[in-house]
Amino acid sequence: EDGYDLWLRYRALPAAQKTALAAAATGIAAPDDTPTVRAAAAELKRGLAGMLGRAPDAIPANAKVRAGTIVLARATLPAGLADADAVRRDLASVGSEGYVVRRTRQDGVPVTLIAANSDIGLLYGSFAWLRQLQLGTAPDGIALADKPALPLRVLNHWDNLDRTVERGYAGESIWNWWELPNIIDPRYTDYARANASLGINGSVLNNVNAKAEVLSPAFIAKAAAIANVLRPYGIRVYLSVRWSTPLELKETKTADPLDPAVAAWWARKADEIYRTIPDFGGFLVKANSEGQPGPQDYGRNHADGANMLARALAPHKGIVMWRAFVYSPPAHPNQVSDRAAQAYDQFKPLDGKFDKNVLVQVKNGAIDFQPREPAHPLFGAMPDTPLVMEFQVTKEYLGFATHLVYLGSLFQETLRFDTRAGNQPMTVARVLEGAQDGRVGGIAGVANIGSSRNWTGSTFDQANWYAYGRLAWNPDLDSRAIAREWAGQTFAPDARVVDPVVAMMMRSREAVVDYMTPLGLHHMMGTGHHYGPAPWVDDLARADWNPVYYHRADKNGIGFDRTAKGSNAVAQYAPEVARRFADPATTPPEFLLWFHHLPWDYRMPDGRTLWTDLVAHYDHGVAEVAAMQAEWQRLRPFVDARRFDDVAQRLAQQQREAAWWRDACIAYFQHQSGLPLPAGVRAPAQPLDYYRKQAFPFAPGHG
Ligand code: BDP
Repeated sequence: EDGYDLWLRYRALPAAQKTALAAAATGIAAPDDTPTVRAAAAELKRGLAGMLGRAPDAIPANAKVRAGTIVLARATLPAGLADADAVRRDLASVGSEGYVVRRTRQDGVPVTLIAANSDIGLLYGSFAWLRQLQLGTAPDGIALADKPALPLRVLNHWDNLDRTVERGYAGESIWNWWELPNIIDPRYTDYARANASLGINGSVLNNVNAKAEVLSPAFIAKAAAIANVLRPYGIRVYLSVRWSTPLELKETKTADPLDPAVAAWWARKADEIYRTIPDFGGFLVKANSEGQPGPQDYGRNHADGANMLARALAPHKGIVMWRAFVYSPPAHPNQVSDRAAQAYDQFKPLDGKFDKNVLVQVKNGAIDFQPREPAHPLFGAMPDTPLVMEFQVTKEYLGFATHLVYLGSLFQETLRFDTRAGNQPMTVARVLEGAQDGRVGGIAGVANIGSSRNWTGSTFDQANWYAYGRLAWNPDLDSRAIAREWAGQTFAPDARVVDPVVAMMMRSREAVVDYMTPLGLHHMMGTGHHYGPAPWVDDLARADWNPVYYHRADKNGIGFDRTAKGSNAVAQYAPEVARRFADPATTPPEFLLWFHHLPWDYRMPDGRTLWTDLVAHYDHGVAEVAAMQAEWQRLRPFVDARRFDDVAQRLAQQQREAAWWRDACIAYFQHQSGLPLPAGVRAPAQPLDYYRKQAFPFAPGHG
């Protein structure tokens, strides 16, 4: 297998299951012939043909249903349905995108009903039913009623117009801009199917570091061609826009958001886009961030900028997703600044000042997609602004597509983080759902998808796309349960495969934290590429790009002091949360060095010194990768050779690189602390200088 089919493999079922399903899948009765209903019927046919070896027939409208028909019903239920009242009650609770699936009887014969209030609900319900079947559930045992918790569930592609992908590790962009709009790669349809199977309903096609040209008529036409393919699958297209576009295209004299000519330009541009893409979603904006232009260049703030764009889109019901990923160098060289505190400082005062169709998009943590970060304080601080959670599905800081790291655990940890609202618990997930003030936000995942045959560069990175989509649909789902679903569909619904695969996945995130950035350390990755250890780097143009800025290790101690004695970023959390993080004794060990600068002999809860504990974490991370590798070897009899070998090679490389991380970091911190290695600890394989000299502008040559 080459992995192209993702979790939609629809492999033949074992004989006994086949017999039961064959009786429950004799025909498909669909209400009418809209593109979305057609897509649902086509998926059912494809899935059943794969699992049964035979596709069900289409039952013509008005023909009598026969036993085993799959009945798709939108809003109006067919006459003669046995439990129509119960179904109606369920339908009333699943909203415009949800679905109801159940075994029932119509005209006295057993049928499978897939009912929804809209076409897209029928498609989602069809995928949900197929998922259960792939997992080996008997058709009689399937009863579902579900709806998404968030209205906005999008992927952010960091894809450039030249088809390179920023932080992409799975080949070129799937969007073939050169050939669009007249040549349509069938892969776009498969992309839409995979996303619809999870309920993802938006796709931002291009990089947040956007080019002005994406708003040229030629690129709008290309985006429209993609939108035409994605539309039947319920996926709207969005574009990332560059703040200074009208200025750069030489169509205005400034990009000041308060200049009427600028606002008029954007309004005309929005009209032009909507003429070609009537259901266009809106804009994603990275402004005044990492050198991108923005309203602050004209003395205006983020709300001025976002609102101007929002007013251009509002007549068309479009939205603006305005990113809060901002940090600037300190104004004076000796000013103490904390990059982690800056987004809050800039955005908190703007709470309530954004137009209704603006959402502020906040990264999961306050630094930058690290293996572990506490939830961003803005999630607890913007009750009057709808927020979008931004997760990074592509693993920029977690070993690219080489290392096996299941991100379901990371996503879940942030979504369940309790920001507190007054004296009430308030998880990040509830904030996104509008529990505070009814301001409903959304969720965005920086895609890990590319043109590589298996889409994501490695088999296990498909699980991160899958987990992101499932949690976008329902942020309360359990990451282990999601891993089980994924493993059952991706390999086989067989406990001998699923149990060990899930066990590997569930230990993988803690493993990477341990061998890269244990105990709350962060941003120690190599310059630019962010691959491999470089805790020693101290010479970059901006202080807050240097790893030494984040760990501050010297002979006296290690960690970033974010308490009142330091940057006081801790005060950005609600009082109960801030109190817990302000004291090392009540700070969870996994965030210790995120919030505190501590002496090397600080006593950890288990009685060990900080130094001994830190080293133990590095060793544990490496040992965990070894355990994952051993587990995978035992799976050889159950996994096809091609995918097995690929994963095995990646795990072997991860093992080498986990040791590299461990050795380089221990060598460096030992150098900083001047302490001997704890008793019984293996010395790094090479002297510190060896690791410091590993320079790889193009690709690592290590191991
Ligand atoms: C950083 C990436 C950079 C992105 C930036 C962003 O290194 O490539 O442009 O985030 O999110 O993590 O804008």
